[in-house]
Amino acid sequence: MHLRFPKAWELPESAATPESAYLNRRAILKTLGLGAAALALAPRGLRATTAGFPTRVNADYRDPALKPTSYELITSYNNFYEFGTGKEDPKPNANRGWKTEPWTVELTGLINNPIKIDANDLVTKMGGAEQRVYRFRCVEAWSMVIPWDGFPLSKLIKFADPKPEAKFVTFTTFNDPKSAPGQRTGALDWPYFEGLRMDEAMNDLSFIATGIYGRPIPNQNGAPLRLVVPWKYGFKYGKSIVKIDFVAKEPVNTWKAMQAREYGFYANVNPMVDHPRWSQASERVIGAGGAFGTRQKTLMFNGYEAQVAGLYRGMDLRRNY
Ligand SMILES: Nc1nc2c(c(=O)[nH]1)N[C@H]1C(S)=C(S)[C@@H](COP(=O)(O)O)O[C@H]1N2
Ligand SMILES: [Mo]
Repeated sequence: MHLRFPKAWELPESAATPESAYLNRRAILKTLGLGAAALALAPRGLRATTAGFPTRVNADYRDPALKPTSYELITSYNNFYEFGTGKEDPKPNANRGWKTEPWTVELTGLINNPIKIDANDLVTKMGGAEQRVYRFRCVEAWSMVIPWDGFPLSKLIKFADPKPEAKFVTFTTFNDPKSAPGQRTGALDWPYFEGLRMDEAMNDLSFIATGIYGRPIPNQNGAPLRLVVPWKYGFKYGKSIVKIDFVAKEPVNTWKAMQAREYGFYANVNPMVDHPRWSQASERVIGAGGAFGTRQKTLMFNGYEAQVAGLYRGMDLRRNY
């Protein structure tokens, strides 16, 4: 992952949406029963998974100190190498005829309930969708705050009903070189692949996102289903998942396969463990403070230490980066 300075137009300060404004909008939509109208307003091509909307705000994950990044920036400043390596490539390239509905995802491996299921049916089985505002930190030392809609990964795991031998969960993302120009190049080994240890996957923070800001997740953000693990670097968040496989051994994720010295399996946000080529002590806040963003200190486990530190007790976090 190469660092690139953003163009000024990518980061207008005015693009930051105050949280209050968007919460008011949600309240208005709720009281007027305009959830369906909000869906109709979603731009063409952004109608991935519509089950579960409008979503309910989960008050446990709405820290008033977090100011969500604007919808515009979250959906136009992306990493999705299947659609190009520039931050501004995925939005246009993932919306040139790539179809993310209908979509089938397969649950397989060491489980009692293997199934191939339509993404909308899965959301319905999971009891619909909720909204959580999470910090987001990329390994490239930039950050956002994102209101995700979706469901806890633990619900999906309980539904899959793992056998005792299942120790890891893996996420295989889509493979369609006809629709994804990046997959016609050797930028990465395709399909993009990620994994979690079972106890990490069962943590309440682990989430499958189907939406952003109360709207179906746009293609460029990983429609219709993408992983969200807010205490880890963004490359763990596999997009556009087609297979969830329960396995016994630690898998080799895509970026670790590319460059194991720089990208590991755990990828926990840690200001004390630098990337070999740059410091992780601080991060650029996208959309805040003008063209280059405000810098802020990076928090241990991206601010989720209380929820996840126990998963790594006794582990050497320098070795297990
Ligand atoms: N399939 C796939 N998933 C992916 C990536 C990718 O290139 N392909 N990039 C990862 C990286 S490095 C980051 S930072 C996040 C970016 O998510 P966003 O574009 O929604 O901000 O997606 C992750 N998931
Ligand atoms: Mo990233």
